[in-house]
Amino acid sequence: MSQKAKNPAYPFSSGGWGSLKSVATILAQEKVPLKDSAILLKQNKPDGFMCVSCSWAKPANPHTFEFCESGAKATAWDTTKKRMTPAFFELHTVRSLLNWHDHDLEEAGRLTAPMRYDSASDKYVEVSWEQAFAEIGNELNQLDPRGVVFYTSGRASLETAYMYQLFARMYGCNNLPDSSNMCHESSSVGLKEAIGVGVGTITLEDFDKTDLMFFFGQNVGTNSPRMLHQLQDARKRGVPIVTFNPLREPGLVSFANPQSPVQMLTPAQTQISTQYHQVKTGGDTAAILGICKAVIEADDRAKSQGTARMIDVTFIEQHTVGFDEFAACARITEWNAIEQASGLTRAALTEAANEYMKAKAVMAHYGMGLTQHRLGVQNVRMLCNLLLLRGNVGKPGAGPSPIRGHSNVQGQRTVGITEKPELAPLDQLAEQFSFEPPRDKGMNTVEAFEAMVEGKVKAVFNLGGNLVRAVPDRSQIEPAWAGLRLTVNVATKLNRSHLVHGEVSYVLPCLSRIEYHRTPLGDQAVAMEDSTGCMHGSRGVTEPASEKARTEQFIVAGIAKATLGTRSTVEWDSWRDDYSVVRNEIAKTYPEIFHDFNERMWQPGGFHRPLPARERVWETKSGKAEFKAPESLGEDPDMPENAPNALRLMTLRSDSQFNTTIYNIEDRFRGVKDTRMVILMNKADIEKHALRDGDHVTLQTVADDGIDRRLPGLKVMAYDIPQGCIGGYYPECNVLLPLWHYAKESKVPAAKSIPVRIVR
Ligand SMILES: Nc1nc2c(c(=O)[nH]1)N[C@H]1C(S)=C(S)[C@@H](COP(=O)(O)OP(=O)(O)OC[C@H]3O[C@@H](n4cnc5c(=O)[nH]c(N)nc54)[C@H](O)[C@@H]3O)O[C@H]1N2
Ligand SMILES: Nc1nc2c(c(=O)[nH]1)N[C@H]1C(S)=C(S)[C@@H](COP(=O)(O)OP(=O)(O)OC[C@H]3O[C@@H](n4cnc5c(=O)[nH]c(N)nc54)[C@H](O)[C@@H]3O)O[C@H]1N2
Ligand SMILES: [Mo]
Repeated sequence: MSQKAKNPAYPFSSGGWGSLKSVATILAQEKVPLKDSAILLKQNKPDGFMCVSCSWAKPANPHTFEFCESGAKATAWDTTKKRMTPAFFELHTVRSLLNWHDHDLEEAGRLTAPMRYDSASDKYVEVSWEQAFAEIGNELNQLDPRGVVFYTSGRASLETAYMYQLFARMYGCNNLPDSSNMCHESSSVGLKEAIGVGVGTITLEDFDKTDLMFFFGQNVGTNSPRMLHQLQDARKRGVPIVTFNPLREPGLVSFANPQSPVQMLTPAQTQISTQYHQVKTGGDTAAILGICKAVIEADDRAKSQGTARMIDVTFIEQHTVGFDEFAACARITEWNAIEQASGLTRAALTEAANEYMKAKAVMAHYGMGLTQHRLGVQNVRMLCNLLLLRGNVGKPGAGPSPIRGHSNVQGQRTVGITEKPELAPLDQLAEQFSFEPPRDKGMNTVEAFEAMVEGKVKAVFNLGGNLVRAVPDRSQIEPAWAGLRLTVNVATKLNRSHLVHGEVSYVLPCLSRIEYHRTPLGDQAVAMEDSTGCMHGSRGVTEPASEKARTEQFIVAGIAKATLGTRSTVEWDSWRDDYSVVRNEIAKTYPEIFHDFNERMWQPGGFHRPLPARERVWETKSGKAEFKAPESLGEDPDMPENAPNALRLMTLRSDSQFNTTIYNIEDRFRGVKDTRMVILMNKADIEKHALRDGDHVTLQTVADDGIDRRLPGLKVMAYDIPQGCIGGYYPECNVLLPLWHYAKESKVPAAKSIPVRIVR
């Protein structure tokens, strides 16, 4: 139903006093002195550092407070005064640390010295950097490169990512999975097929020119809160926002700007969504098809009556293929099938379509609610179909807007982190660095774990991240991971992936980009790409966490040099000490995007990469933008709709976490306190299962692959969520997600539709 009511669990808007209080609490929790909290003012400023939380765009004219509650928490987490020194490791065996909660491990503070696992004492023991590099190089040289995986979590800078992919390729593999394999890979695949670029096409300027925004499956108030500024400004201009989300997320309902004193002192809030459709989880393909059907039928009527057309006929003729098949599919699909699959009424979808037909320039923002389904790529194609119908790609104020996760996840892909050889400029790299790069396809995240379970992977290098918690099927994954020969972890804080270690294992402490990167050649800056394809420079602003921690550049260069020796022509030491040299090499590899990189990165607002689809140049197979009819209305064909009492579980983030990093145990916006072990459930489902609010239950995955996946101890919480759908937290629920339950073309784990049942 389309409603404008509040979220009853959180009767206030997102932002506001609650947000300020939460920021103050975390600064105190992390013992960040008040004088140091001034560094928040340098967050996302042209001469400051780019936030380590989300990847939302950084404006040329930032607000004085260009940070949000989530960004402030992430900054406090990195600049904490707490330390995890070698003395800490002397006190605790790895076996005992395995019982610690994820929160407690990271809360113990920043890693300070390079550590090597010692099996005799079952402890991590300090080593020198030289020794670590030499041993890791020696280990790698004894392994077949095809069985070694080089993972990147999306925080590392453009410079580090470029060095890392080059190292992996010189070593001999394209096994370069990254966090986007679990995230927006469905966009990389779907957008590329539909419009010829694998990223969003909107820029910040488009917000001033749009006259309607769609929001599908993205929780802006928690996961990209700075974007609320742009939404609020657009709302002040009267721009409607039409949202599709199974949950009534406070940030999407209304926003009180905690940085605007007027709104803080008066109860004034900006209503964000003008229409709110609580679509069934996995119901977006049907919902979007419904909107398209209403538009196409209105257009059919207009055509026969000779009135103004509702689709952009000229755009479709000149710029697209596949319209007729798609329109035929929309026409023949029955409304009752759409209503059933989406959980929304024809009236509600027509209301959305009517708003769409009034608008001339439309953006569609989206997140994990679309990408993390078995047919996640189809969802992205459907979103493109919707936009293409009225020519909403390649004009001001319009376009698809995948809201990326990690702060540089998009950029890492831009500079060569990919397992797909066709996406990397291998010929150019071969020429630039005089080597023969491997040409065979590498493994993405799911493939790497499939191979690991089969015993074909021997080593994993983790440039950040916490894979054993982030990936599906924990009970299969942890034993496979523990059976590895080598695990190398470059990290700021200790996490479970370091504790479920390989036979030889290192934890190597790195600096965050918030800290000074001092080298013999002076302070170095790094660069990142935001969600809108814009590159920015970022300078450290605080003292390093420890004398012995090193930059990621130092660590990658050191291991590359130790491993490759004379096999590599790269002057790793000069790259380590002068990042502008690395940027010059990036510019050589990708001149169209990165020419004059060193100067342009300091332009206020950054510089944009060219995106052909913005100019209506379509780098697709057909050379046109491509419509595509959906193969099925349900996004999760293996969802046993008819299995008695099966429920569809979506795994969510709270407002107090960044992925597997848990800042604290509460979800203020959703009214969840004291535990993350909850399931959000519709009242009617609670009754149907003969349960009561507050009962504890066990969830079991519905799958007939012979593996019993269960999670006990979950507290039932009555919640405003469509019937048949339940919500739980990531990463706690990952034990329930089968490794094979992923999006067909992108292999993104289908974390938003896990078929489960309640057992007692
Ligand atoms: N503070 C904070 N910020 C973050 C992160 C974090 O953990 N904490 N993580 C970062 C990362 S890596 C990422 S990828 C992004 C993730 O940001 P989001 O894309 O917002 O991801 P989720 O938190 O998983 O939330 C997905 C939203 O989709 C809705 N949803 C679930 N299933 C469906 C569905 O079938 N259809 C629709 N329409 N909606 C659905 C949920 O109710 C929820 O509101 O955030 C980034 N920013
Ligand atoms: N069920 C379910 N599973 C999911 C998801 C979901 O919605 N549901 N979301 C998926 C998504 S979108 C993503 S992106 C993945 C995230 O998966 P990952 O990227 O693997 O996980 P993170 O939790 O972001 O990694 C946290 C760790 O990174 C390290 N770290 C932090 N900052 C730095 C730094 O600057 N440098 C280095 N080297 N290390 C650093 C710290 O040690 C910290 O413990 O999880 C995926 N898994
Ligand atoms: Mo992500």
